[in-house]
Amino acid sequence: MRRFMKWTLGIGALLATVAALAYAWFVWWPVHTSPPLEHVDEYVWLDQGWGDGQNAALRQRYYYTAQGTSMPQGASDGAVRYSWFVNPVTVNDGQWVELKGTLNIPNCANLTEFTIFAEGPAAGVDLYVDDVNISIPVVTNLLSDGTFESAQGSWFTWGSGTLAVTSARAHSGSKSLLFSNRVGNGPIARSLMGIIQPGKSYQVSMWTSIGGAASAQVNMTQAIGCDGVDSYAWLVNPVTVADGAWVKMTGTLTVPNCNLTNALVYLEGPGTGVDMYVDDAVVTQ
Ligand SMILES: [Ca+2]
Repeated sequence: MRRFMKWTLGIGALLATVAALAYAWFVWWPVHTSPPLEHVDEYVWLDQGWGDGQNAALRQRYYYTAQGTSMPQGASDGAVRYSWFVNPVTVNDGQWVELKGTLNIPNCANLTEFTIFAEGPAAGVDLYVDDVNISIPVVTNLLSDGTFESAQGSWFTWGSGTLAVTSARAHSGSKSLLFSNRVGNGPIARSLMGIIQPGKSYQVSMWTSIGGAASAQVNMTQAIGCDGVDSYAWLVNPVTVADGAWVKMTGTLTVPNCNLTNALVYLEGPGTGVDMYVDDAVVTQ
């Protein structure tokens, strides 16, 4: 009996020691040797006013930086990114084929490399290039009143509030257009009648900001009238704009080939009491 008790106590002590060692090894040690969690400076949510293009500055900084890594993937000046600007085409022996594309140069502080190359054929296949030509397209802003540096121009609202040029904020220059004292959800609008033509497409962009709230949703809308019948569509879906931030709204306005009787673009979304700003509006074909 004593012998049995001794064995039982012995095995119990052994199990307790093993359990204590296991706890120390699997729980206590990892917890006490893990580095503290890194301080989070800023939370950035997906697609909150990043801009549409893959070269939008905020999209480059956040989207191309994989979470949990410190590898520069477009976020730093040193990262190199590759993209096809002409997809593969079949070229027959003896034939010359024109490869033509648009180069978008990223808006980075320190451009360290920009190389174009023709590639594709495997080993043993000869590759010729000739007549390489690079030109800078002339882009004409069809709006003459998009900067608000001198006047409000033809911008208007049908909402209730005060629409006026302000020096309080500017995306570029020193002034922008401010819609303040807003009651209801009135927009900041511009008619494009006499500027755009039926059957053609245009790029419309403008920068917006809000005030009087931590953030607000803003969208860009088109109103197109054919034979007196207006139809409405969002050129840019609602995006969250934080107080003080400037967000670029860019959309393609496709004008139907009709008897055009109305052509409006406008920013809207924020409710009563929220200030809306617009600056640097550009319409190009
Ligand atoms: Ca301005």
